[in-house]
Amino acid sequence: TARAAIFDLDGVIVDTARYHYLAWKRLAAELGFDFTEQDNERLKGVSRMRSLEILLEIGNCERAFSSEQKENLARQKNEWYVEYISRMTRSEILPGAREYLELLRECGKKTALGSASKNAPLILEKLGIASLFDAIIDGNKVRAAKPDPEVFLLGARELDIAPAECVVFEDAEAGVEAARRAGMRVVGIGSPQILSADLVVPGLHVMVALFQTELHSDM
Ligand code: B16
Ligand code: MG
Repeated sequence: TARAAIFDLDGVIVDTARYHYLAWKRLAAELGFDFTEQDNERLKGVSRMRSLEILLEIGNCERAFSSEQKENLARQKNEWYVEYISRMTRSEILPGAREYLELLRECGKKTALGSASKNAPLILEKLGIASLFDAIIDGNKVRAAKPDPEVFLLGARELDIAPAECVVFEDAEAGVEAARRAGMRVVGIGSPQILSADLVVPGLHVMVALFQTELHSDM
């Protein structure tokens, strides 16, 4: 059974996708095109600059900006995003997330965060859960974006646990692939139609419910 659990942040611990969406939509509006919730699905788990490229593709204007202008557009989006998440409260932690982290720690498992977001520290502070992680790996520490396994391998290294003894919780296909490439087991958060994980559950509240069952001890 696994000795450590590594958690993605957006979509697993908290639903920040909504705030990313609002900020990207605002940027698209300024550039003169619409950006839908369906378009936003393509940005989940993807890095900030890659997200911008996809957004500009959707607006058919990927060639209209220099790389310096793109940096500015990404900075503007992030300012709006930070404005939204600064107003977040503890009530926005997803059902079961806190309980599950606490259960794992009580039975001696190590926990880490493995997120692509550079804003992870602010989000953890707003939710009041930074102390529930033994290691925090975020967009400030990694160079290669998911599906590169770097973020999860760094997590295992900081926890001093072999990758094969880690289980990753991820909501994005790029993250599921990153976990596999790291040689870790992976639990998908979302729909089995979209995610090719070893086990897929709708949310961490289900992991809390499964906690003392055989399915959980096999993990
Ligand atoms: P930031 P995760 C990812 O977080 C988000 O899913 C993705 O939509 C976002 O673009 C990326 O973080 C970078 O975030 O702009 O805040 O640095 O799912 O890996 O926790
Ligand atoms: Mg995610």
